[in-house]
Amino acid sequence: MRPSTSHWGAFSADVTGGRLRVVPHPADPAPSPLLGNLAAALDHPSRVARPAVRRGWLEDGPGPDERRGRDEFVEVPWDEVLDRVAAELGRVREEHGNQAIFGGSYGWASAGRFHHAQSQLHRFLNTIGGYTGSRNSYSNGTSSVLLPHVVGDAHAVLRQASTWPTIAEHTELIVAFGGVPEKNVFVTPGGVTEHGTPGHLARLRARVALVSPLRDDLPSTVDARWYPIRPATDTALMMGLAHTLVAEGLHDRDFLARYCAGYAEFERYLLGTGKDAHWASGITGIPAADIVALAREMAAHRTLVTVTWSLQRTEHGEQPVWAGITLAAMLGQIGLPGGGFGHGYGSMGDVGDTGPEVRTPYLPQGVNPVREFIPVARIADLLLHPGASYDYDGEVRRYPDIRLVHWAGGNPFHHHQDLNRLRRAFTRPDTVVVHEPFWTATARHADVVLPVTTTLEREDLGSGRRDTHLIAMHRITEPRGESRDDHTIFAALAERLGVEKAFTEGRSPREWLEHLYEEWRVSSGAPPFAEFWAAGELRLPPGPTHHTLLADFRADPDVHPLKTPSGRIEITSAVVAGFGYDDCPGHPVWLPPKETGPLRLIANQPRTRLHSQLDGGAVSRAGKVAGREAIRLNPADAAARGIGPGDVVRVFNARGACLAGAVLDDAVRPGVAQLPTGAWFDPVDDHPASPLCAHGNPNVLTADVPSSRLSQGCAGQHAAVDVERFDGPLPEVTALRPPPL
Ligand SMILES: Nc1nc2c(c(=O)[nH]1)N[C@H]1C(S)=C(S)[C@@H](COP(=O)(O)OP(=O)(O)OC[C@H]3O[C@@H](n4cnc5c(=O)[nH]c(N)nc54)[C@H](O)[C@@H]3O)O[C@H]1N2
Ligand SMILES: Nc1nc2c(c(=O)[nH]1)N[C@H]1C(S)=C(S)[C@@H](COP(=O)(O)OP(=O)(O)OC[C@H]3O[C@@H](n4cnc5c(=O)[nH]c(N)nc54)[C@H](O)[C@@H]3O)O[C@H]1N2
Ligand SMILES: [Mo]
Repeated sequence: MRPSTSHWGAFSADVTGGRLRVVPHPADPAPSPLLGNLAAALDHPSRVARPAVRRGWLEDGPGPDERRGRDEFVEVPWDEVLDRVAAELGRVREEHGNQAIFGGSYGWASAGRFHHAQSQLHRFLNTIGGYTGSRNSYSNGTSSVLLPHVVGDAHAVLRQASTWPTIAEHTELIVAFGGVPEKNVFVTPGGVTEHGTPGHLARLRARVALVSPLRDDLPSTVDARWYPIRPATDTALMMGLAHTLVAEGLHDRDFLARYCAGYAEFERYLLGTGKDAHWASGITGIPAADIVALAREMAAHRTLVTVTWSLQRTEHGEQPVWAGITLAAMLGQIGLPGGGFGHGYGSMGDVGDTGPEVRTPYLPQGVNPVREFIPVARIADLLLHPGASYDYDGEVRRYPDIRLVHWAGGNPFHHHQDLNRLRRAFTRPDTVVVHEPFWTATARHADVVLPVTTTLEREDLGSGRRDTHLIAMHRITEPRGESRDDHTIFAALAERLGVEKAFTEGRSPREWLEHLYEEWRVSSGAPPFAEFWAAGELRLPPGPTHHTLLADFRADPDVHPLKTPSGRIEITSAVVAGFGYDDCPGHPVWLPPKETGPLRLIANQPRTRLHSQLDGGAVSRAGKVAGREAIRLNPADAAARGIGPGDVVRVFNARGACLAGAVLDDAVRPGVAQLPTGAWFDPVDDHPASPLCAHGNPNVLTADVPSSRLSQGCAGQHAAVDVERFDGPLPEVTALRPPPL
């Protein structure tokens, strides 16, 4: 068997009798269940076998087209399709300039650092004069804009918080907003060899206050009390806790004076507007006595306040993060081992992990001469409203006019909100080129679909953040159909555009691996490439067991100031206040969500797959109900609607609707429904109930609104919806079959 890795873990594999066998890495104490999806990567009917071009584009040429996403595809030989794409790239550059090419191309693609699809695309576009890019992530794009204003550097919070061993030793109480959902911790971008977090969770001795609409956002083995909060009201709970601390004189005045800026202004707001436990109770649904008791307990113990990334992936998503830091500052424990604030425990496998901090080999992308970019979640606005202006982190920016969209390694029809609106946005460009191994909804909304290998069909180097190993990813099997790796596709386009040498530097993919490894090895003291490749892996030197940035700050904030204007934790930021945004003022405030509805939908990460990847895999399929994505409802909400377990339901609001299979579960708070992301978007256009997604993609329901004018972050975690039993003619799920060719 040969070594490889994935975003959810390292493994070895072979193909015998046409079937993929997968064995987890022997050093992995907790292999991910998602390994069970991998077999579907090989010969699933949804693989793209040959290059395909949309008929309307082929016959009528480039241009905005309402048929995009509804038209037929025609298979075209590689040489012809590459000639056409190269010619179109040339035309757009000449007639409109390079900023008319959108190469933001957000997405996780697959593990493997050389064939990293987005890096390959960016390197290619840079060699032909650049592209309009994207900034930040769907993951924590709200925090990554806010945190520099509050703590000077997003890394101070995201990478420098207490490690799990420190928490095990020192923390007495974890107040976990969003919980610490175990389902998420198997994943780290780039791969992970030793999954440490499940073990850390099993050994946790601290008591946990689980603040979440879902009881299973924490493993059942942990000593916990569930605070079943109404979604999107965490900031109100934090205010109620903060108010109690002040009212009872439990806040650490010395810490606030020495290490923080602008506390007084926040306190005036808190007290002046009466944000006490009673007030918070009315908004959150948590009894006032519980809020008061929790505040006292927090002040009496070594307490870690944690906030999952999901909380900032909402409207006003800055507020629970800023208010959480403020609450931790009032407890005076920031910089103490196991105390203070943490962000993303249970969101990603590397948060709190103690793995190496080595930067492993990566492909240089070159320099982008084009200065245009968008905050990543503004993709539909970009395509729909060229020239329109918008706010972003103190700037007023304008959307460029995009003529060509080139996407490699992501699935916007998975990750973006209000997919019916995104469909309209995708009719606007002249040309959409998509590189994909699979017929995803994004591929189906393209003009040109180029079939790509999966990691199992090529060689690469694999290692994630804080991974203990660098994996020599061997080829497990031959490429399926006529698929090629992204690098080879871009090399062929580069040749047609006269820049092949600049793009490939004369190296084959295998020569690139060797080159990147050898350059990296010089500073890392690792063995030569041939030795590494034959061994199949390299163990990386251990990382620090604890972080020092905040401890140093605590030791002396004048010698080790934060990188904020004041050098302190900015509970009030004059800079943010100066931007004058009503949806993100200068200190944490309570802002209710704009949209309300009978049920609040939580559209969180799926337990059964990574995003939309391998939705046809065995683990993902086993989670479906009546062939659709499972929606969890509280039994009382289901009974009120005449919904029984296993029923097909219609989930709907003014933006759209989808079908899903009902699961009744009292782990879901009343008034809440949970439908994870990732069922492949399956629009049914000719149904009495259209627009309808037959398969259960929650992004037909989410609003395409930013978290705020400050960050323009993704707000897709929630949607206001209602649910009814679906008794109409049941449309088939067709998304996992290839389109007719
Ligand atoms: N409603 C709602 N929406 C959300 C979220 C939410 O909480 N709620 N979460 C958001 C978050 S945090 C994220 S990160 C995004 C994730 O969104 P994406 O990262 O876009 O989702 P993936 O399904 O991982 O898409 C990766 C695609 O790359 C393809 N691929 C794999 N390997 C290769 C390769 O080698 N080359 C090429 N060219 N393609 C390849 C896969 O087949 C897949 O289609 O979703 C976001 N969307
Ligand atoms: N299995 C699996 N693991 C993954 C991924 C995947 O697709 N599949 N994706 C990975 C990626 S790219 C990312 S960015 C991370 C994302 O990490 P997160 O964004 O933290 O993950 P989610 O599962 O979306 O949300 C975590 C929990 O927050 C709770 N929650 C939602 N809204 C609220 C609220 O208003 N208040 C409170 N208190 N709780 C709320 C939900 O119950 C949910 O289960 O996960 C990573 N891990
Ligand atoms: Mo993410």
